[in-house]
Amino acid sequence: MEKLIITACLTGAEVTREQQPNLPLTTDEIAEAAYQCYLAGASMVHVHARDKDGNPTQDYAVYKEIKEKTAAKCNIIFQPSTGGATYHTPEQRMQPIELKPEMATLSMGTCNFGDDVFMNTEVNIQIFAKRMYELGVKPELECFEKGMVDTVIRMTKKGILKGPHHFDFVLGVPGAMGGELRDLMYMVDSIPAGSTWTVAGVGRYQLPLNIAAIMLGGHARTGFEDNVYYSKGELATSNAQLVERLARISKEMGREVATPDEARVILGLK
Ligand code: KMH
Ligand code: ZN
Repeated sequence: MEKLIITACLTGAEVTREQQPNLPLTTDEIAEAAYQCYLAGASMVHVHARDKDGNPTQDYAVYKEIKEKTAAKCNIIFQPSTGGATYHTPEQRMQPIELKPEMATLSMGTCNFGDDVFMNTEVNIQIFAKRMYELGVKPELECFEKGMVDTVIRMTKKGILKGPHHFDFVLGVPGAMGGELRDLMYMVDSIPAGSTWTVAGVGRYQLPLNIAAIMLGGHARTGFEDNVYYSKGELATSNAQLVERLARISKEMGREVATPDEARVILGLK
């Protein structure tokens, strides 16, 4: 089986310091968290930026700072969010693509997101994808439910998206698809042959879905964006603690963890 790619999602747009006191917010904190996750076994980092007040921002300059500070510490794959927060405009959300990262997220449809709506019209998906391909950025296709996988297939037939694809199944978001094993299996069974995939389970779904991915030959995302706990009622001390556990479990199960350069090969980035 291919080595496991662990993606660390460090900050997100929704989590607060009140919920997780160790949430990295500043550019220095995010870069250091990325480095600690790299040391713990992560080969990719999924980044959301925050402004000086700790609020979500899609500002180009802030992402640039994080990218440069992270690159100065290690060669982890830098994957900025183009999802941002639900209230960001498409124009705001697109800014980090201009940094020409190796990858960036691309959300494949609209869904309820807690009390909000996460809006991704097909017109906007097309605009985001076009710019990513122009700049040589590989999209990680964020699918919050099965209809979004179907959208990927449809947009690929139209030539808007170009395979081989890398999917991220984001499961357990209130308002979208659940995070039971059957939900993951349905998603895995639905993607085109030759695709790679990772799974992000929200809250209590994070660890079981990560372990399922280890068994199924997929890849796994962990970190505070999706879950702030180490176990029920016990907050994690850092993103790296979550990565470390996942790397340990994977090795115990006989599956080695990919370095960033090995992950680049698996994902077709080089
Ligand atoms: N914060 C969510 C509304 C992404 O990073 O691409 C969207 C999100 C997806 O987190
Ligand atoms: Zn995100």
